[in-house]
Amino acid sequence: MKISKEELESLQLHDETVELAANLIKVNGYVILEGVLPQEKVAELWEAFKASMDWFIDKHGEEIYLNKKGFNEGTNHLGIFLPFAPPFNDPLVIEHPFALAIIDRILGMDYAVTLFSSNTSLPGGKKAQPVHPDYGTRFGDLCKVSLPITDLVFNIPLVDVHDGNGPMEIWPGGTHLLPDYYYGPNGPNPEELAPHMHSIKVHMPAGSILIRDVRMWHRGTPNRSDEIRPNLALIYSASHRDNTVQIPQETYDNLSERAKHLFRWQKIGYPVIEPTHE
Ligand SMILES: O=C(O)CCC(=O)C(=O)O
Repeated sequence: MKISKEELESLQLHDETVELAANLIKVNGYVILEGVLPQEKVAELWEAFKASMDWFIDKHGEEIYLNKKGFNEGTNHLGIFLPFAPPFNDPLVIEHPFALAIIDRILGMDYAVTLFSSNTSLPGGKKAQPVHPDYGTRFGDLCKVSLPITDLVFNIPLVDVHDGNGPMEIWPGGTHLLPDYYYGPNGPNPEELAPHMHSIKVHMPAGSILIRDVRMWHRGTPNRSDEIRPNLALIYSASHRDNTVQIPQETYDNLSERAKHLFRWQKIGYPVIEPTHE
């Protein structure tokens, strides 16, 4: 979706825009708000992310490369948890008014962040990830009904994403609406079905916001450029999940009231982590 100049300047979406975006997530599994973060903010996030990634690869790259199939099974895809510190914990990342307005419409007001991380397609990948939902079944084999949307991923790409640099591929329109047991080990295998289904490679400008139901099938694809393709990745959840975001007390105390509410389930009073493998 394109957002109007007036909405971008006021940082407030019109009610019809919120309604359209929420409905698109409900029926399609995702929505993209194109290029809504200011370019200077994206540049700041990109610089800091690149430094964190360089540090991480320097320290842990060897371990991940160890198996003979190549880096992370040859996908060259890497998820790293980010430090809860500037610029990653900027209000435009953790509590973007556009994203919260849309998420409020779907999850109500009481949800919280349950993941603070990133996904990067590194250059040189030889194959795509397996097609997958991000969370598995909630109630197991016995649950033959579809459950409401309870968890939404929020992605911000830090570079323009196109066919050449490993776009995420998605299977929209229904893969988030399946009976709960489909997301478990005894449901149909996405890898077998996906090649017969309609998919889209998600192209979007840097600083876009992608909001998607965690259950929508997707995969990371190989990056054929020579520059990393990072996506910041947060999850907003209606119920508690295991989590590991460490937030120093002083940082937490300085958050807005809304951000405090969003991060209330985290490890508050703990030191900021180094970038860590997911
Ligand atoms: O390419 C992406 O950003 C998505 C990667 C992904 O789905 C994953 O690592 O689980």
